[in-house]
Amino acid sequence: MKQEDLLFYGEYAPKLEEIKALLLGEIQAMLDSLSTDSETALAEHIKCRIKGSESMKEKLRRKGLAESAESGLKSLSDLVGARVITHFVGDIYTVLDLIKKNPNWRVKNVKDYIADMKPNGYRSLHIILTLPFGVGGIDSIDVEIQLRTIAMDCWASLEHQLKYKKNIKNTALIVDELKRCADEMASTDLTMQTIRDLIQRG
Ligand code: 0O2
Repeated sequence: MKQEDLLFYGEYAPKLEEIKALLLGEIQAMLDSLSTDSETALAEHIKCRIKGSESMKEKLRRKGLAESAESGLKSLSDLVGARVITHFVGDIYTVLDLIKKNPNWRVKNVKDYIADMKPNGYRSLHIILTLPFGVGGIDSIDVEIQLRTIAMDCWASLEHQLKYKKNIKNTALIVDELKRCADEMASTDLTMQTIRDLIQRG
């Protein structure tokens, strides 16, 4: 954790690090239960993070909440988050099934931004889990797992990068172009899925 994040999270930092490690370990074990072979692995890669303090403060501010670690722990569900990047769209729903069947986890909410993409073209499947870990006077913590294909992740990273560039002119054109890229990548995802299905059928 960066120094500024350590200062922000204070006494909660070690517990959050512990939860992050447990979440990553459980996801890895769950995926390995289906395949440890890189040829057939469901995930291209997995990332786990504790939300940076700047991003936390911005979100708390936006929601009209106190800008403190306690307030984040009580009100936000993505202090600890994981991203599972799959090769194919179908793999996302296989991972979702695995998560729903995991006896150690309680699924609180699922947002399917693939079936129902955001207006800007953002696609991913978000799952909120409630984990039975006591932190800061509360007896459970919500964490978020985002499931995306490589193509969805590529678009989201580039769009995230561009959003923070200053003095962007032709905003409407840029929004349209980003949406067009998202749709093209989604179309490629579907074609790749079809090619895989054809190969698997033999
Ligand atoms: P970071 O840096 O990923 O932590 P919110 O809309 O944020 O008030 P909620 O319910 O958490 O509340 O929203 P949502 O949309 O279900 O999930 C928010 C997270 O999804 C974001 O986290 C991003 O990771 C991702 N996300 C959602 N929409 C977009 C988008 O249009 N573009 C990109 N690149 N990512 C998106 P944070 O907190 O914004 O940031």
